[in-house]
Amino acid sequence: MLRIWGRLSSVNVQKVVWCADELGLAYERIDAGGKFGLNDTRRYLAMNPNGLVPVIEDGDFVLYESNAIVRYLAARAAAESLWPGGLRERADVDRWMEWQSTVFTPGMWAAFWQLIRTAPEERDAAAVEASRRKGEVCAGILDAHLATRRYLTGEAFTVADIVNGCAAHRWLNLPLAREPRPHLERWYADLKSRPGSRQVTSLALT
Ligand SMILES: N[C@@H](CCC(=O)N[C@@H](CS)C(=O)NCC(=O)O)C(=O)O
Repeated sequence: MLRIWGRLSSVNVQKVVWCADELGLAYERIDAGGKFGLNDTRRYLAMNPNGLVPVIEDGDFVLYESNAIVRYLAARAAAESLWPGGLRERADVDRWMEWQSTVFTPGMWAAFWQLIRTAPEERDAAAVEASRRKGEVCAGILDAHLATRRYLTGEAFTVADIVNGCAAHRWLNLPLAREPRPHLERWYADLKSRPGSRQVTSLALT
């Protein structure tokens, strides 16, 4: 059976769990990382020398890097709608996945870390504000893009929506002031209504 290593509070683990649930896959998930540890053991480092979650084991095949795992699972299930085969359609999905991992999540990361994982007396208000501004820029980009399409790459839900949906779940639940983003909020509500998203979109931020 497919095995997913990683704690569900990790946004990168969330992507993999959501994708597996969306595909209806049977899997076992093992808590690792953060307070659960395990990711510094010899066995774990042999799977991922970075000591980060998630990692999957699919029989004797081991893979780390969350977005690569999501693409692998969709391709393995031959889920053409989630991970389209057409050159340009696939490039568009890939672009939004890259954007999530290199722009959106890094931009809001400090705000998340300060507001959710740092004791109030140790918080750096300037870091929160700088990160909030970066998050707002990303939210504005998503809002404008989603004004003319149901999902990120058109009318079909894809893995680009899964990985950005995980990031948006964080952004929209951070305890900070946000501009109204009707198209982003409509898209997120749509994602939230999908049974496959439930484990992730019902989670409180921790
Ligand atoms: N680029 C990697 C990043 C993985 C990563 O940074 N994972 C974090 C959690 S989101 C981690 O393992 N942190 C250490 C820990 O949880 O102990 C991916 O997308 O899988």
